[in-house]
Amino acid sequence: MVDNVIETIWEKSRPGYLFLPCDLPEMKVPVERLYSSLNLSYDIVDKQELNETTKKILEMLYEAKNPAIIVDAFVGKLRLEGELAELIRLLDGKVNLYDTFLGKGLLDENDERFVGTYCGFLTQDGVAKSVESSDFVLHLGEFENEVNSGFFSYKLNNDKLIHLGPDHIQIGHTVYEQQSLQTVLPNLIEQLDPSKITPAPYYQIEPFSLPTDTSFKMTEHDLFNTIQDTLRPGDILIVETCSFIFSCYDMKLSGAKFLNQMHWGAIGYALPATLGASLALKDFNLPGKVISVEGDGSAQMTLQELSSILRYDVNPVLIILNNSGYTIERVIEGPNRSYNDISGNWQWTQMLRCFGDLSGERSQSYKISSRKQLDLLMKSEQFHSLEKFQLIELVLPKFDIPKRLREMLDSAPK
Ligand SMILES: Cc1ncc(C[n+]2csc(CCOP(=O)(O)OP(=O)(O)O)c2C)c(N)n1
Ligand SMILES: [Mg+2]
Repeated sequence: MVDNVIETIWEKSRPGYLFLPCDLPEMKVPVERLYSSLNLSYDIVDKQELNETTKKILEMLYEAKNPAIIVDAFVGKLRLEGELAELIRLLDGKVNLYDTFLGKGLLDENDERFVGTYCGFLTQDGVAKSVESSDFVLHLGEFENEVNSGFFSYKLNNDKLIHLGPDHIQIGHTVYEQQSLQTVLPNLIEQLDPSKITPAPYYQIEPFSLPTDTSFKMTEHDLFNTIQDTLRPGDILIVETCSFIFSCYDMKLSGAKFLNQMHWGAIGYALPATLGASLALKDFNLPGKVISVEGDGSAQMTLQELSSILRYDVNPVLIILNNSGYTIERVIEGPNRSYNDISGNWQWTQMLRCFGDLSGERSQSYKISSRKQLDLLMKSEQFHSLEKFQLIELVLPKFDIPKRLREMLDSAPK
């Protein structure tokens, strides 16, 4: 029974639950089962159909003049990063590559074939045009929801589109419910003949940076540009469901991973995720830094995890956006209503002292209120090499939001 639950958790990549009667832990049971391994393979239900669908996909790929692949979140959730890397290696630089907002970090955005992040109407100019004019699009691990798809505004040619998803695949207009990403992707890799692919044209897309608004000392656009310039391969960027996350659609990750929780959107996620990701880097002895962006309102929900970050002796960078409340909610509804205010005047730079680091032995806190200070700090070598937990309070205008969020709000039905 226990093995069954674990195998199903693995196969579906979803949480599973085991309810045990309270007297069970005291009972003696045979131990043999512990010595047989779990079955962690994906069952192939219909081998013939698997081969037929694989053949069909490959025929469409070989016919195409402008093939493209979109890599989406379920590739990561189903732990298929190894297969993805193998596919990309085999494609031999002939196919244009795109990721999605929730799939960011799965592809190497420095790859010369990487064009950009596709999210419907929220996509950077030029990137959308190129993928939408492709005559073959293989969408791997689609995670269909409004934040990922720019409110379902994809404009891909359905005749030329193939979805490989966690519980079905679709080729053009035909759905195959017995097939999945987990079974078709390895089969594609096995049968692919790269010499039959026509190389797609190259697209030159301007590197993205956000404009500086000089009427303010510092805005979220400045934070975007600084983080983008600062990220290094191996880093982990974590961003809360706050106003800033909407700028991350355009962020170039330069080999960093990107964690967020925009599919559920429950605030308070980023602080404990900062602890978790930092512990993972430490436990596996991996290089790289965790850099987290947390809203002041969200931080008030899970703040006690600052204490655990000190306790477990890990060294993330936590950037707290002090914009006096729920800015994202203010711009949606009730800019000055009290329900978007939070308990004010928190002394963010005193928090780590309060949680026990009295002499600053384990941590360093900074209060930053100008773009120059921000750049000087985050681009300094000392900042990268300091083996301490660093907390940065950024003082921002109350109504400052990124360009993409403004565009989304302006285009939402009134
Ligand atoms: C658990 C939970 N409660 C409430 C919300 C609604 N909500 C979404 S964003 C947000 C405000 C976030 O404010 P803050 O963290 O200060 O970020 P800002 O928008 O100011 O950058 C709220 C209340 C939510 N998503 N999840
Ligand atoms: Mg806020």
